Amino acid sequence: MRFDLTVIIPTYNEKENIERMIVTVDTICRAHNITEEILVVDDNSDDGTIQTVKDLQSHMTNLNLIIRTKNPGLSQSLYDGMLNAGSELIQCIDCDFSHPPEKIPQFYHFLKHEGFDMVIGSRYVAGGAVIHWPVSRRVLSYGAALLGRLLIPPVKDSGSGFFALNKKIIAGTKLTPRGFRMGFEILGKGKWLKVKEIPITFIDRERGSSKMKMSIITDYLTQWFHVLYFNLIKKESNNIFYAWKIFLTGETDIYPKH
Ligand SMILES: Nc1nc2c(ncn2[C@@H]2O[C@H](COP(=O)(O)OP(=O)(O)O)[C@@H](O)[C@H]2O)c(=O)[nH]1
Ligand SMILES: [Mg+2]
Repeated sequence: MRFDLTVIIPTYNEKENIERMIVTVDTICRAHNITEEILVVDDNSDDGTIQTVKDLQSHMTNLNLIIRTKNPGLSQSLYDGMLNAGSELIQCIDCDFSHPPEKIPQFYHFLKHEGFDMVIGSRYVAGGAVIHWPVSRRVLSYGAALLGRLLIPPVKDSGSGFFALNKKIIAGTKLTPRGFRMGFEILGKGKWLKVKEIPITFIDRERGSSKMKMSIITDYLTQWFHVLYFNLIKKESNNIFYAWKIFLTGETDIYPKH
């Protein structure tokens, strides 16, 4: 079967959300004539998430499941999903309804019809918001976003987990996913030219619990320095230079200058 889009849903113990998320994504895509593959990438959950997906697979031919048993982690799971995606265009979305699935057709439109390489659901552009997060999470998230802007200044929310990409931008690139900010890894090392941010309202989950650990801070700092090293020392990419150039020319969306 040929798919227009692969929607990757990373899961770890999401029994309370997974069925509703799969059905919601499928309904939205159908309503917009997008033939989608739903790819659940699970880190060997022990709460019944896997069985729920297997049960749904009996009547959904577009639902695939990867069960991981090594190197657990959100970014690592997203990367596995990308490498195994059945289509060129890929959407990542959390399972807990923090990311509004009804925006998926907008992401798809910008990838498919406007030639963007990456589309990011942004909490930190005009119209974006974060709801129900405690102050500590807000500070951590916004601080991380500011740090990200030092390297990729035109992108306001490089760590958003709600993003879509054309797979060609990671082909042949050595990514070393860690932590929770896979989008930043791709912005720092992938072969993109055009990136767009669209505003989203991020709402903290109502069901199940967050899997965030404080180790994501050290993971992010390691990743940040790795992106810097990759660009400035190893010179395997010149994304930092490119992003700064665009930033200084005053563009809000990133367009190639040639
Ligand atoms: N496969 C996988 N998914 C994960 C892992 N950690 C979190 N997730 C999923 O990633 C998404 C975001 O995680 P969440 O715990 O809600 O983080 P928060 O929104 O930052 O508090 C959810 O769909 C989680 O189930 C992990 O280690 N492996
Ligand atoms: Mg969450």
